[in-house]
Order: sequence, then structure tokens, then C-alpha cells
Amino acid sequence: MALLPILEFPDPRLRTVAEPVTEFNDELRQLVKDMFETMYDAPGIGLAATQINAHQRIITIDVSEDKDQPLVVINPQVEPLTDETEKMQEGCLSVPGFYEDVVRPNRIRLTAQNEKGEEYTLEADDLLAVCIQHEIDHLDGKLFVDYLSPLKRNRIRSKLEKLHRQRV
Ligand code: QAP
Ligand code: CO
Repeated sequence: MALLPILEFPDPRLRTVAEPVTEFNDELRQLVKDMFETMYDAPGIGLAATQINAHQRIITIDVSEDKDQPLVVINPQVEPLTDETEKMQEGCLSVPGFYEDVVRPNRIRLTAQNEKGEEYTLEADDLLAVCIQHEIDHLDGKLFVDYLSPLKRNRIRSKLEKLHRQRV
């Protein structure tokens, strides 16, 4: 078991587009375990492999109250089920301390694989739907701050850069 360091905005490695997973082996399953440990420790409700500098299409999610409903999302494909959107305040382990409203489709269908390579489909709404879309964005090198105005995004960037300088 291991806690993995999380990349923080504006680290350019967060812009990497992740590769599909092709081998469902013990190494993959260990990575998934470490991602859950890192996510629960943070604590967070979602983590994409991009955020721990592993550029494969792997996501861990648990939006449950009791943190007992882990969802492994590998090679995800998502389709919106309605034109309706939802405005929700989002945060991100890679943008610590900042929360802003983002608008996204509020019902989706997810098709993905689990850590054994088994394919599944589920329909999601509300927080789970938002979280899945937020995490898939990471695999495509996107962050929730990309949906904000340049002014807000630059303010967040400056504040985090200052914090990172103080940390060194
Ligand atoms: C993505 O985010 C998400 O700023 C998951 O200081 C968030 O787990 C989807 C976190 C909200 C939908 C709605 C953020 C932890 C965790 C922070 C997270 C922080 C500590 C974020
Ligand atoms: Co995030």
C-alpha cells in the first residue's frame, strides 16, 4: 500500500492525455489500490491516474457518505442522457482550496471496465455524474478551472504558484 503524491495545477503534466489500459494484471490492480488509498486519505471523492502522474485511463471514485462504495473506472466512455445541465460547485485534489461552479450534463451513461477487465454500464445523475465527467476530463488533460473565466483561472494559478514557491 502506498500514498502517491498528487500533481497540482498549473503542473504541465496535468495536461497529458492518458493512454487506454490494455493489460489487466497485478500491477494495474496494485495501482488501483494505491489510488483508492491516496483518494480516501486526502480525503477526496474522485481521483484520476493523471493526477498521480500515471498516464493511463484509470479513475477511482467513491461518492458514498460512508466511503464504502468504491467504483473502478477504466477506459471510460460517457454519453449524456439529457440536454439538462446541472450547476455544481466543484473542487479538485489538484487545485486544493478552491471551489467554483461548473455546468455539465446532469444524467449520463458510463461504459467502462473494472480492474479485472470486465465491462459494465451504469447510468448516473447528480454528484456521481458530475464526478465521472470531472475525472474523465483529467484523462484528457482538462481541469475544472478550464471552465472558469480567464480572470478566475489566473487568480487561482497565481495563488497556487505562490504556495508552491513557499513550499520549496
Ligand atoms: C471531483 O474532487 C469533484 O480543494 C473530486 O483542499 C469534486 O475529491 C467532483 C479536495 C466536487 C464533483 C464535485 C479538494 C480535497 C477533494 C480540495 C475531490 C481540498 C481537499 C476534491
Ligand atoms: Co480533479
